[in-house]
Amino acid sequence: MDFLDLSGIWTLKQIKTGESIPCPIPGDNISALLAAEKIKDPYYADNELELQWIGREDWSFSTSFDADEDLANCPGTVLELPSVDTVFELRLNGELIGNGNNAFTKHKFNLTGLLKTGTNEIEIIIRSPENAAMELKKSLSYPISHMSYPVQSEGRNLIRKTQCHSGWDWGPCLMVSGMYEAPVIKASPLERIESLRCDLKPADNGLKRWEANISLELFSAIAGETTVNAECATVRLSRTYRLESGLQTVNLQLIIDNPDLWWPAGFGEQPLYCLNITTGNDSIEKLIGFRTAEVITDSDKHGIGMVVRINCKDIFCKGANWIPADALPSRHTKKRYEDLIKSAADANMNMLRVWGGGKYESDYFYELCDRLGIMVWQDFMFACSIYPADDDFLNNVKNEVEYQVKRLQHHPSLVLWCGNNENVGTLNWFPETRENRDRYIIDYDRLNEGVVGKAVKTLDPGRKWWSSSPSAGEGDYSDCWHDDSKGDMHYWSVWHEGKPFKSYYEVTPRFCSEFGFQSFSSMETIKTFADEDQFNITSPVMEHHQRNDRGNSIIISTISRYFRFPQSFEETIYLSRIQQAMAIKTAVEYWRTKRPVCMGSLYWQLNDTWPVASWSSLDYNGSWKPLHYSAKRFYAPHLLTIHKTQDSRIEVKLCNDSFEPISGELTVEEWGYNGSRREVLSKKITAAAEAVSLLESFPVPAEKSFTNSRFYHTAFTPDNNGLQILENSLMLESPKRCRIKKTNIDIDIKQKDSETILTLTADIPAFNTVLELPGWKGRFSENNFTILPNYPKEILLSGEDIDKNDLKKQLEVHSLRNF
Ligand code: BMA
Repeated sequence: MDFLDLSGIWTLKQIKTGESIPCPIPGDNISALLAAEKIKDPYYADNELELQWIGREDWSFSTSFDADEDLANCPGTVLELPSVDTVFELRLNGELIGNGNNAFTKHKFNLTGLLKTGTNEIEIIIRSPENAAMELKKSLSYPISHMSYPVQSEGRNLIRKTQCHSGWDWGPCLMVSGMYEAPVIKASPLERIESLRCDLKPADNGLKRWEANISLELFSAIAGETTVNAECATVRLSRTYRLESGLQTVNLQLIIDNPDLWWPAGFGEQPLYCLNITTGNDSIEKLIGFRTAEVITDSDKHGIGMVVRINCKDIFCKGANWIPADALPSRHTKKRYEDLIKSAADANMNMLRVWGGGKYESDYFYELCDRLGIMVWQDFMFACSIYPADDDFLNNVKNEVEYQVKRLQHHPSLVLWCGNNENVGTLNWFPETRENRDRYIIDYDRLNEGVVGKAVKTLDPGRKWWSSSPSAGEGDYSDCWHDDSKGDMHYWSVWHEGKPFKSYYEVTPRFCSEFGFQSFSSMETIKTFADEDQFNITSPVMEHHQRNDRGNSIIISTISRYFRFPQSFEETIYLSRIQQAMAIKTAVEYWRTKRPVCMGSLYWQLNDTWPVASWSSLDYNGSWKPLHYSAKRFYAPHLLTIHKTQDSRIEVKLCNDSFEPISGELTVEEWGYNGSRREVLSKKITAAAEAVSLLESFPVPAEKSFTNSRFYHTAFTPDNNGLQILENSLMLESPKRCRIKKTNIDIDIKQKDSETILTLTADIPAFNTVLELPGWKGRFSENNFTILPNYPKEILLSGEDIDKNDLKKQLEVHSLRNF
């Protein structure tokens, strides 16, 4: 088969002015305009506001290519455009030959008989997404509303484009246009492979013998014959088929004995096997993994549970919500995906939710999740909106979802398909939906169950279909923001409703798929978009980089609820970050102790698409916020918690997610903020596998003079010294009321070969100690930690090499009350 990859430098032209510049494809127009110095950096200050015109213009993307005589005369020639954003016309040598209006599908155009021998010119004219949406809006017979954000483009829900391009409560409004995957021409009169699905099913009870049921879609321009060879592990099969002209499906089955099983991160390895299919003319390879994946959502005495079961083992899901890697698609590089997903895995996450306001991610994203054992909760791309339910829209979505299910279903990491993000909520969010709820529910169902759910049930019946997030299940439109008894919950009462952190103790979600708390970016990131005269959180630039209307005031009022008021901008930034970690730690630690009633925690949100104040645990530049370092501890397979109950008892628990019991030495100490120490207990314990064990419980004195001058510290030293020592501490009052003192932290730096180790010692307890090394690309083995007198803390640096003197000069160390 002839194959022509059309990626390279294309010409980008603004239709209205005729001005043109070079544009790499795959790529987007805003990145090209920036590279050609036609616009200012969209992420700097409030430049974004000056760039809103870009989404109101039509853009032409063109290139030329040579076709030899064979290609020009080949009967089965097709142009494949895998990702055109969004409403476009396709011209070949000046002639209109097709169009499309969905950024989430692969468009195919038959070029047979249309190519010239010699040079051909191809042009893709992408309409202004905002104008295209507004035109559709005018033709609506009743309102189809969406959630509004501070900087936004109207009507985004009417076109099939990444919804957050139009602005979000953490995202800029940059209505990009472009093509984000390589356009290709394929030419062959005989078969080409259109899609490959592979359902893996155990053929026995012991997960030893597996059936691989393969469904291969072939397109042939003419009738003929082909031989299909399938190979996986050591198994091979070869069959000859008669082909009709047109699209057809052939089915094959391989039986594979004793493959190694794929496990989520933390539970075993992630062996991947290559499934290789060749036909007379074409070939395709997919990496597959042998595992069963069930999501059990049965009724029980608490309501409706939600348990992910892999290879017959119940897995507590730990992770975060994923939004696109960048607001500019040209920056979705392999390196960015690697950094972000590795950061998730390194923080002991085992699941990411690909949120419905972004995009179906690139193949590489899912491949990394397969390799690293990160399970994927995959939303379909609908979020926080009502959507149309007319035939055009439904047919458009049908193509999209069928394409995506076929593209992604072989990934072992993918465990659940979910209809949308928060669209059930929208049935109550707008006056018209409240007044005419029945109409909107019918529309919702036509799209969500009638098209999206149906595609999943037909094309990927072995995988869980979950109708929405949050949801109590199909046909249930109840409030899963406040009811913790059924399905997945989005618990936002602490952030959006201003409740205190202890409210996390008032709910036991069955699976919390969203909850979050904002913080500011690091000073290093802030300096990339704000000048020094803006270093104040109510300055115009800082407010521009905060997209949640009440965001800064929630951060500040929460600081004043728990901490003494900061004296400087830098201290405000620091407190916002440790308070974010404290919020999410409070929730996750408590919910993990509620296993098996609660079996999942995905906080909002892993990453940022630009530098902004947000709920993310990774800064825009990929560096770990204190929250991310805390996540590494609170998501670890073994977690030691210490908690004060409502009736003033201290409870020490060990959450053991692993498949093995664990034993070792538990200590609990009572400390004074002045550094005095008293051992409360020290004993041998064993904690059962896949369970939570209450290790100790004792009453705590209620007098203020005790609670504001004492805190508890607990540690668990496993007998198996290959496992890490677990530690946790508990203040008995809000930090602002505690008699925390200014500490002297000494730092000793040791460098040997390329290893750098910091040893930190403190004369009196130091809390929330945060290390920062601006400009350095690397990570600390721990951060946001407590240092106790006489217990030196060793921190290993991994990343770029750094000179000892530079390190001494640049290292910043802060802790609570040490600013
Ligand atoms: C949610 C998400 C997003 C939003 C976040 C923070 O529920 O689904 O729409 O960004 O809350 O408000």
